[in-house]
Amino acid sequence: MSIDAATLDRLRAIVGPHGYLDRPSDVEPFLVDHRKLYHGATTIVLRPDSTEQVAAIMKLCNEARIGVVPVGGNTSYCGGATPSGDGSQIVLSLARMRRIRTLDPANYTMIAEAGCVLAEIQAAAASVDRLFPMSLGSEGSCQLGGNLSTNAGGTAVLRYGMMRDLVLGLEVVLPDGRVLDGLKPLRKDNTGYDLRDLFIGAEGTLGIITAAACKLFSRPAWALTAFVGVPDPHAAVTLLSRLRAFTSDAVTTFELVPRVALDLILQHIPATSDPLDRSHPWYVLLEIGMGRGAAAARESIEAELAVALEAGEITDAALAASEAQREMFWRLRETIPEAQSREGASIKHDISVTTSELPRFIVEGAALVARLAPGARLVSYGHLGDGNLHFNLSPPRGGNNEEFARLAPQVNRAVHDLVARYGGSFSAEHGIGQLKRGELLRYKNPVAIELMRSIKQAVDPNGIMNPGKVL
Ligand code: 2HG
Ligand code: ZN
Repeated sequence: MSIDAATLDRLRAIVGPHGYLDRPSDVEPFLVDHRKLYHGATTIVLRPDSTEQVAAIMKLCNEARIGVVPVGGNTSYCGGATPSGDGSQIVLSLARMRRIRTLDPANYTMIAEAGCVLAEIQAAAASVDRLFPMSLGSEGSCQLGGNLSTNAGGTAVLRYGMMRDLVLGLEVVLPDGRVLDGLKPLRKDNTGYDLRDLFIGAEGTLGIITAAACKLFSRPAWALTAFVGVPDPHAAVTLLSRLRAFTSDAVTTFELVPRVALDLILQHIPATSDPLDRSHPWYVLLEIGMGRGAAAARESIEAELAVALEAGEITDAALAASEAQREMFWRLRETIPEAQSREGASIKHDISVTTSELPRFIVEGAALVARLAPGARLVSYGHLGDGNLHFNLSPPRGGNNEEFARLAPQVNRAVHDLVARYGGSFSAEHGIGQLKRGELLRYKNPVAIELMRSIKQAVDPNGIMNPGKVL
């Protein structure tokens, strides 16, 4: 079911000679997802460079009933940007729409286009002494549009929120080509339904986000970064409350790392070393950022960490004494996915429960997976401050990868059922894509599913927006 030649010519004419890729070798990278779970097909990748071009593409695709798969940096964990295998869909890359349209430090806002790489957005904010706080492992390649469409999380959610919390307005091209211009960088605009929130986290199933008015923050003048040993997740949660209260919520990052993850990093990632003398069962990477006016706070936070040590919440601590050491601590957290993939197959979960229940969940979940996948190594790590863990498994040492990978469906089911009993989420920050559509139907409130279907039908009656994803 490929797209006819005349329609392809019209699409090429809209974007001009530099606006598309159609040689198989150029198209190939768009056909595989980041985790290599899906292989799709398409005849053309369109690369428009303006909202008007996106609008013209959508109008034509809507009339011709052609499915459109928007793609940013192609770092989805759920196959959210991979086309179907039958060649019937086009891929629409936003990569050429990468202008910063306005930067307004006094209003603490920036309007940027969807194809801006996240690191470019961060740098643009820094150029006017402001902070765009979204921070995640793929920030050097993921794009603003993808961050918004998947409502990205990352390692600063604890203090600044998810992507949804970081934008004020959007420009969206609707499936029929109309442009919803909602780019006002206003903090207050109580004028009816919040349409913006419909498109955030919709994974391109309702329209194409082409630009966003982003919130900026003040840059911390200094940060205290520590890699601390903790006896167990319960102690980590107590420590988090202590530090949040002590700093009045200046804790930016609070990431849980089990010893097994550190072992995998030391084994697979070059230029890494254990920051602490002894081995500890669990670690926390924490960062607290403060302003110029709070220069003296550093010493008092260090003293509070000493109190936590005495209270047994911490068993040892290393404080970063230089930028190089800080980067090393971060490396020990950010390379966990890479270290895990070098170790072989992984069975992944991206779950959340309340932070208060997380320690109990870890104990119960660990017992569950030990029964279902004997010998497998539980690498459960991540955003403890958000109640969000990557409750992942690596194969038993020296075990067979394929045999292990075959256990994934039953392990996923059992873990997600357990999460549901905790009132948690089976997809805390990675979205649905094509990977978790079955889970969505199983666990999401049925009334919510009905409403989602009605909205999809109202906004995209011909079903051309990222078909086969989410619903
Ligand atoms: C992280 O927090 C990412 O490092 C990746 O969300 C999680 O690979 C994973 O399972
Ligand atoms: Zn994560």
